[in-house]
Amino acid sequence: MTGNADDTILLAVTGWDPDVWQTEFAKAAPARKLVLDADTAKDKIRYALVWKQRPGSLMGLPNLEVIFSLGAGVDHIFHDHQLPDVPIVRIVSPDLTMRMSEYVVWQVLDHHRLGLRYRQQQTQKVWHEDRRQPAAHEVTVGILGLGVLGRDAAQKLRNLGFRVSGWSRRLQTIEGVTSHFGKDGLKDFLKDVDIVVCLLPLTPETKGILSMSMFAQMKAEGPLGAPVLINAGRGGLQNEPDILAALDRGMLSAVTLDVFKTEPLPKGSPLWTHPQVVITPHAAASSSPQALVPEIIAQLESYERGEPLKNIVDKAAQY
Ligand code: NDP
Ligand code: OXD
Repeated sequence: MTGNADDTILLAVTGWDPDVWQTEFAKAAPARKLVLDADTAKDKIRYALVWKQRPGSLMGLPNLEVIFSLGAGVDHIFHDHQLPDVPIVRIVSPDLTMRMSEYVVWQVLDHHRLGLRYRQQQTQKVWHEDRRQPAAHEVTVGILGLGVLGRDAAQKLRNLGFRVSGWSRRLQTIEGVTSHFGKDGLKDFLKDVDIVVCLLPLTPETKGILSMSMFAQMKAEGPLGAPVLINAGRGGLQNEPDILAALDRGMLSAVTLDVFKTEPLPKGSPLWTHPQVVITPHAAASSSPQALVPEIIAQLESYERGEPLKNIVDKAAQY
């Protein structure tokens, strides 16, 4: 288990600039060797740090012991069907959790306090104040996914006075939060929600879950009008034509989307210009190399001291 001067770390990222990760590694672990290309050190690579690695690029590394995801989500790893049989560890970090809770609170409050409407009024220089503003305690925010991120967001929304409910695969108990779980629990969860926040992982079970069949189970009218949807989980969770149809039929009153089936969102997507859609560019909780690299190095060191790895992904469930 103990580290050895020859041990090498592979940084296998696509779509992200590797330089800033390399810089942080050089600062946090100057004695460790980091390579961007496996071919230069195939039999020395002991760990791989990955974000959307090229399919097959983790095979043929005889001494690979652990794959570290550089994000909280791991669907980007499972898109590769040629994976070695080693543990996968994902990011669980106070920095990332705080960023996501900020995003969720920001978007929930924006919809709750009629931000879209007021921004539209401002562009037209309209002063129109007759719409009633519901109190937070009249509004139920439902969180799909009560994991590390959903749980923290739920607690912060509770502290703001919202009614909060959640849905998970197995029963999760959080003080002050109404819990639902499993396929059978989804119907009850959906019938009461005014704002739905999706923080689910993308797995074979959750793919496409944000669809017309879900929207049709939500109540037609609440304190904010029709329900609002906020998705900061993954684009593959959502059916984008269904979201647009639900908005146009008044089944959803507004949506915030941080993630998309295709990223960057294609210029031709009608989501860009829909007046009831807020778009952010997969920026809800970005992985910060400054915060995360020291945490990954700390995990490596404790693993090399013989301690068990933390935050191991369940490969069968794919999250
Ligand atoms: P966790 O693994 O901690 O939590 C996942 C939650 O989803 C759990 O509550 C789990 O249930 C629930 N879940 C999984 N499958 C199902 C299912 N089939 N039915 C019902 N519930 C299910 O993940 P995190 O909270 O750390 O992260 C969630 C996701 O957020 C990531 O996978 C990633 O996709 C996304 N993300 C997005 C970012 C962005 O910038 N937009 C940044 C970071 C993450 P149970 O509790 O029973 O296991
Ligand atoms: C993540 C992300 O999964 O940034 O961490 O999407």
